Amino acid sequence: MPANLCGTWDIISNVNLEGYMVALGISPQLRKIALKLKLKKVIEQQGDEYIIKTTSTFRNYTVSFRMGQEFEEFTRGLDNRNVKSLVTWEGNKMVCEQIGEKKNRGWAHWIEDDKLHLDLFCEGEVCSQVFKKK
Ligand code: VL7
Repeated sequence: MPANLCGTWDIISNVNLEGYMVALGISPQLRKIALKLKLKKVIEQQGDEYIIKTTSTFRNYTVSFRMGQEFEEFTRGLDNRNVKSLVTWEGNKMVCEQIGEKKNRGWAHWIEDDKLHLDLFCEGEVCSQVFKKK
C-alpha cells in the first residue's frame, strides 16, 4: 500500500458532519444522535482485501473491497442506499467514488503527521474527520 493506513484510530475532530448528513437526507433525529458519537476506525488488510470498520456505541459500519475493483455497496444503517463503489490510490490518498443517486459522492483517506484523515463528500458538502492512532 502506498501509505499504511492500517490500525485502530480514534476520532479527534469532525467538521461539517451535519452538512454531509443533510446532503445524504439523514433525518434530524438520526443526525442529532450521529453528531454526538465518538467514531473509531479500524483499517485492516488481508492479502489484497481491505476492510474498513467504522464503529460507535450506537451503530457500526463495515466495508471491504479490493483496489481498482468496482463493487456493490449498500450503506446499511447510514443512508441505506445502493451505490457502485471503486477505491483507488491517487498518490498517497485512498480514494473511493460512490456512484449512485447522490452526485459527487465518495471519500478519501490519507495520513498526515501520524494522523489519519478522512474527507467524506456528497453533493458539494465535505465532512473532514481526523483520527489519532490508538
Ligand atoms: C461512515 C457518519 C453519517 C448517517 C448513523 C450514524 C452512525 C456509525 O463511510 C464512512 O467511512 C468510509 C471511509 O472510512 C468507509 O465506509 C463513514 C460513518 C460517518 C455517516 C450518516 C448517520 C447514521 C454511524 C457507523
